[in-house]
Amino acid sequence: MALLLVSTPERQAVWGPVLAAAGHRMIAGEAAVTDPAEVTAIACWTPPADLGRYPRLRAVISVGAGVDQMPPLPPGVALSRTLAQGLEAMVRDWVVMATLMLARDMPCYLDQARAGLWQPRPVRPASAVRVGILGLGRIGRLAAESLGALGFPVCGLSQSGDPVPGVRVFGPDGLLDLAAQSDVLVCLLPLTSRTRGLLSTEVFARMPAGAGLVHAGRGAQLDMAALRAALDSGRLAHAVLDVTDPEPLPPDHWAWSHPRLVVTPHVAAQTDPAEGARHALAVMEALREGGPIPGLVDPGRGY
Ligand code: NDP
Ligand code: OXD
Repeated sequence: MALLLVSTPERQAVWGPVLAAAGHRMIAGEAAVTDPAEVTAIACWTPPADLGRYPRLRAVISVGAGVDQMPPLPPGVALSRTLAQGLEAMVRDWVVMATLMLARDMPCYLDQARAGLWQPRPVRPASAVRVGILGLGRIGRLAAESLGALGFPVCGLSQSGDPVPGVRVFGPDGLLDLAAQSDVLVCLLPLTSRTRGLLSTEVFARMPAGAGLVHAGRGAQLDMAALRAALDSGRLAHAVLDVTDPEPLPPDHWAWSHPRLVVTPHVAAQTDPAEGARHALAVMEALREGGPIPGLVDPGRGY
């Protein structure tokens, strides 16, 4: 049994000893594979094109939390996404930062600062800024907890509509109702066929005038032209994006210079190599012992 890691030399250097200490062999890169039948799992962002080369492959591990970049896998090969508390906390922190920026009109003050303009606006307490979180999974729940602790009233949307402490939860049919009650709408959804293009003109039209958007899900969930129109018309006051369509955003893209938009280059989180290695080790242990695979993705749901 061996894990093939198709990733950076930095990751390879950290993962090898972690796996070896638990008795698992790690192969660093496809060029180092001598016997493809040894490979039980492949960890990667996207897998090698010819997975048929590995007759005993049982799992592919995404080195990130998302799996939308993965192609369909052969029958019998499980897909696992990296579960990493440090990574999830990083995204939570970015969402709290971005929500506070919008609640305290930071894009507007950054724009005024460029013009040397000292022009105070009314300060809203957190209790007056309703936050709607799209996606109440591992990261959405963390964000809801922290924003709630800061005093923001929090609503959220999930596929199941299952209850979450301190959050008014909507099921997937409640998107427009949630949007109508969100002074800041936060997207933390996985990209699936159901969430592609979900941040649309229709959603922005339902949001309170002057509301804001915080987006850390995936770029293809956002209709960027609809966002531009909503910002230009004043329907939305401002937005902070960590993910865009396309990525990377070209240097001359309108979003870089829009006065009420702040863009960060998909850095809400980065997987710490040691944390990623611990997840891969947990998958290898599950394969060896026949236990449940951590971070198992449901191919039907796509997340
Ligand atoms: P989870 O799988 O734990 O949670 C996903 C949530 O989305 C669940 O609450 C799920 O509902 C809900 N959901 C899925 N589809 C729908 C739908 N059609 N309508 C309503 N709700 C839906 O994911 P994580 O919290 O770990 O991560 C979420 C995403 O964040 C990742 O997929 C990735 O795209 C993004 N991400 C971005 C990063 C960045 O750096 N910008 C870093 C890491 C992740 P239910 O609870 O009912 O299943
Ligand atoms: C991830 C990401 O999915 O960084 O981990 O976006």
